[in-house]
Amino acid sequence: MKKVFITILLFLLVSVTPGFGEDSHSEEEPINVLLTLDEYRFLPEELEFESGKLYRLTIYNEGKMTHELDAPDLSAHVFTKKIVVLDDSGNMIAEIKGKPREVELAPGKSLEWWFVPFVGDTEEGEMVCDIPGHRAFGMKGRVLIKR
Ligand SMILES: [Cu+2]
Repeated sequence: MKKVFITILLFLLVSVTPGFGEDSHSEEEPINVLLTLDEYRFLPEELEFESGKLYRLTIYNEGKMTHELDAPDLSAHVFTKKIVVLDDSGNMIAEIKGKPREVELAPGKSLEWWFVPFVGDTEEGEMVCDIPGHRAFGMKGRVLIKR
């Protein structure tokens, strides 16, 4: 009986203590950023993030073709909490954990990339769509991560 009580008490402690457990970040409200992909551009053309904050970057392909977000400096300088693939109503289809290198999205589709940037110093890099021809048509932009 005493063991059960202690177990329950420990469980309660862990579940109410911030910073405990894997999902501790989920209570934190993310900063929402929308990136739209289209023929042949990123909107906005520049993304800016701040180290240590939780972001929900929604990537939406508004175009009629498949597009990519290839932003190696962003991938390298964030801790990815999860990637949520959404259906047309905004419901979750899949949740992916781990580091993405590039994201390719079918027309009309969207996903959420949840991450926390971490940089020692301000980092600046580019984002491009690596589908042949798209970058040359102007599908590129900048990513800035501030300390
Ligand atoms: Cu493209």
